[in-house]
Amino acid sequence: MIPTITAFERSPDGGKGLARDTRVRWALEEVGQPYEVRLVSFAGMKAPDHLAIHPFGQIPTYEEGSLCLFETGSIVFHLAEQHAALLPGDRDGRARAITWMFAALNTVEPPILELTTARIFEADRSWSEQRLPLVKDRVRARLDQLSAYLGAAEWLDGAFSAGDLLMVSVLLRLRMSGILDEYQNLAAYVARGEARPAYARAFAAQFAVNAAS
Ligand code: GTB
Repeated sequence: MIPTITAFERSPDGGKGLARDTRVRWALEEVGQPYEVRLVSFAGMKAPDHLAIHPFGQIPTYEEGSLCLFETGSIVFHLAEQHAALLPGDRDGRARAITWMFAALNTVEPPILELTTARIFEADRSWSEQRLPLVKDRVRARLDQLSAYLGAAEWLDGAFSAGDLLMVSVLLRLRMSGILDEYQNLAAYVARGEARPAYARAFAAQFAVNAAS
């Protein structure tokens, strides 16, 4: 059965790959699963038929027969469970890769999202200039730790896994801020992720939607 995902009809980033459907597309490409895409507008996301599959009125979603999923972590995990490419076969390696999925979404992504909010939505506030350095330092605190852990390794725990897919996706959002380039090994890690053919296909697919709109 060919699954269907949802994505922005017109992404606010104009196709730079920052909207979260890109990570789902990437996972689908890594496991070699063809998929279809239903594009939704901002108004459409809040309409009852979309809320029935995503209670928070967001993208992406994933539908496969009677199964409807939301939350990119859950969708990537579901794909990783169904196919061999994204999780190691051994019990301990698999548990560690899943730990990195959670670390990407629960520990690294929150301060990065906070930075996006501060830069985009709070820029016109009188206190923005004072707050921004604090928010950036919270991002740096996490990246200091991640960078020290990764060291010269290619991926977080042996072979590329769903943990790397989510971590790279999360870190990509930092590029515009310049902070990623302060960490040579993390910048190289993200570049390795982007160099994967599956990522390139996912990026091209989301870009094509936005180039056409
Ligand atoms: N935790 C959820 C998940 O991982 O699936 C978060 C999903 C989410 O935030 N979806 C966003 C959305 O639907 C799109 S990705 N927002 C619409 C809404 O909430 O009404 C967030 C996003 C939006 C725009 C850019 N951009 O332009 O750079 C990047 C990321």
